[in-house]
Amino acid sequence: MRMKEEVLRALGESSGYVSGEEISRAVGKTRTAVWQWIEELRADGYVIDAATRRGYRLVSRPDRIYPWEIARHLDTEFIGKTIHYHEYIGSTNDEAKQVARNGATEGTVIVAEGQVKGRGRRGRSWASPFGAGVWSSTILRPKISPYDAPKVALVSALAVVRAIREVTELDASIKWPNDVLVDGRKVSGILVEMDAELDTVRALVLGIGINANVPQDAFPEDAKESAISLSAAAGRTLDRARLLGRTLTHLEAVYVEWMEKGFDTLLDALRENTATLGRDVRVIEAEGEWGGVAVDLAQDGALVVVDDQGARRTVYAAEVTIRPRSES
Ligand code: BT5
Repeated sequence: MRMKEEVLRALGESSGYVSGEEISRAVGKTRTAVWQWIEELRADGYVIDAATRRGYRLVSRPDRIYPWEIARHLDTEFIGKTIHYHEYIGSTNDEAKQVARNGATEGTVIVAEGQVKGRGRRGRSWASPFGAGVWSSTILRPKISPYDAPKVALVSALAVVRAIREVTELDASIKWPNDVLVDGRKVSGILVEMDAELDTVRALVLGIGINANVPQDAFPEDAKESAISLSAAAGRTLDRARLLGRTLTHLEAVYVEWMEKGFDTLLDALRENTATLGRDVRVIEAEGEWGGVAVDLAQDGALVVVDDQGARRTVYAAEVTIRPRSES
């Protein structure tokens, strides 16, 4: 992997031809070895032109979220330093849980081009067509109590919002507690799962799905109206490796801020970026359904809703749908 990365770097730094000699000097391997790595890269989908006496030229990169492609857009200390890549997988969250149990370090990321058993919350499924989205799971080992684990969904949603804004200039916002919306439709969903004892979190698995280039007809029937892709909203195909690299970079920044300075320091940014606030909502809980206006985020990230009877209620875990604004 490292060798591929280095050969690619040597190739990619020039827009013209690079001689086999130069590449072999840059990576410290023989020209025969370089030629073998070029063949490997071609098998990965890189188009590399070779011309006698001039050398090699990188013509195009494949639309793949290879770890070394993500790494080009990463600016982190620990998140994404190890990335496990899969073409197809059941669910990156399931794989991450397994890898975490086997002792993976904090910041290890699992990515897949496609998931055949992508999961949402409460047993729902998540459409994850091949090569069209960013389906990833990050292993975190925060020193927090299990009670605080839900905060990680909100913090991650903020990172996704920031990455989308950076990469697309679209106006993304958080739908409390685990979605990211563009134009009022879901572009990203977050699924946090935890391996914990009574008072300590052993590992958190943070699953982030982002609809980068998912065609509208690939969404399931029940999500056709509510889901959208960044590509549809932005009117162009997105570089998924860049989107993921920037998401992980923002994720590390907000996570470190939370761990070092406390959750309070993120509250204002969360409030500013939460589309749910100020809106009429329906809250669907195990005990029943009710309506109200979402007015604030509490200190711990819970949603504060003034219900239709005027009572202030704090919502910790529920389905919250935003009621459409009335026409008047
Ligand atoms: C979520 O669940 O929004 C969390 C989704 C997390 C997906 C990531 S991908 C990487 C990692 N590995 C996994 O297996 N999962 C995570 P929830 O709030 O329950 O939303 C699920 C509902 O959204 C479904 O019932 C559909 O109605 C709708 N839906 C399904 N696929 C969608 C998609 N690609 N985009 C938007 N909406 C979708």
